[in-house]
Amino acid sequence: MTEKIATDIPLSREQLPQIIDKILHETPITDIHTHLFAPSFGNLLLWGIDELLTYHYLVAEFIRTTEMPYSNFWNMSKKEQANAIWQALFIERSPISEACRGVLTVLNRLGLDTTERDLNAYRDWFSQQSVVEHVNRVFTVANLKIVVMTNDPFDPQERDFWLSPTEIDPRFITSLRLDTLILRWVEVYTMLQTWGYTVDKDLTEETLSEIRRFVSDWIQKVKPVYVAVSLPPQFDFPEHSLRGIILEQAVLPVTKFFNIPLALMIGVNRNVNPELKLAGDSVGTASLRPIENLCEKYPQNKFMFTMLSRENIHSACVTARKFRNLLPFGCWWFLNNPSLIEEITTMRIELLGTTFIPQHSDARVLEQVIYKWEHTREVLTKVFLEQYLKILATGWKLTEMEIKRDIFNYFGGNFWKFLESKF
Ligand code: FIX
Ligand code: ZN
Repeated sequence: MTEKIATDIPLSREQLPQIIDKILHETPITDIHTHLFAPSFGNLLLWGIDELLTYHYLVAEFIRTTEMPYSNFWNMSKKEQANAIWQALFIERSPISEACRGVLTVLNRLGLDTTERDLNAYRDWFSQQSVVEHVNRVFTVANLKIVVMTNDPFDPQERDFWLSPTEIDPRFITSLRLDTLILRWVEVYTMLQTWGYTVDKDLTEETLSEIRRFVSDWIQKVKPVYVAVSLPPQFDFPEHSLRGIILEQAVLPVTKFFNIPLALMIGVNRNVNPELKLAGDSVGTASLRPIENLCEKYPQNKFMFTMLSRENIHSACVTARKFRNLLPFGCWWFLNNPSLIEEITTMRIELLGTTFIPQHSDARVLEQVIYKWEHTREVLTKVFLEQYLKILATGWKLTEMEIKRDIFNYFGGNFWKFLESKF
């Protein structure tokens, strides 16, 4: 008989907290949804203290503290906006919101002194970093292996990149975002015409075939790991609407052909306050029935999904139990707060075991991956400990290897396996 190695020996209750924390910190992460870009995309990659402070989460929080006309804020330079946000949210008030604490976690983990409260000193530090080395450092501090970008073929700057691409750092992989195609057809069909697709405003057979050609061309150009769309709470399926027809007849056949998932991000009410620009989107509770209909009607298509409203999380877990071609992911945007991550992850474990993706960062500014993942790990340590202790109480034994396996699956394994699967 072979001798047992340390990681095969059953763990005691007392060992669990430290072992879970260690594994959570040692397991490299695949961050399956971000808005980050590889350095070769130039200034599409946002980083540094002024970008961190002008993150749209903080813009919304800042505006609540002022009476200034919105236009005054938008007319300021980025540096002036960052100064105003720093003054209002970090100096005149305590920075205890999740988004504010995030900035402090980033500064702290990068070795900057938060007791100084010296914005210009932070600026100096960031200005001395070279992008490539800084990316390496951030990946190391956050313990990231891979990040998935959000690649939009309708964004002019991105389009330029893809038309004459340069080498992409292999840690940044792609997803193809089709909100514009699916939700704004009437506004954008003429763009497809100028790009050489024979389309019409009406979704004729020829137009649908040309949209399929457009989606296929971009899949082959960008090589995305999934195609994605965000949808309002009113989204329905089947639905006799432009978006319903494009989704069903022009997107699903192509994602099935390439065997890549369609990621549905449901529950966003865009632009409820247009004055806030990117910070002006809100949330609404949706029905899970459309997703069930999609998964039932298209069992050979793969779907990933995340919901924006807390009220949807329980039914989303139940829906996921019904379909193996459906993979839930992340605590999206307004749900990415420690109290909600705890609630959501506990519920998901109770209903889905280890068959989901607990988190994505949604980072828009490079260094945000540090705080988004650090704050998630803090919560997961507690949640996993509670769940593992419950099974130890039955006499079940757990080894370090087994916990490593589970956390490896949560932090990337489930995603990669789903990408490979074919139903
Ligand atoms: O639609 C999305 O992918 C959203 O995550 C973003 O558009 C949103 O603005 C965001 O940054 C949320 O974290
Ligand atoms: Zn996003």
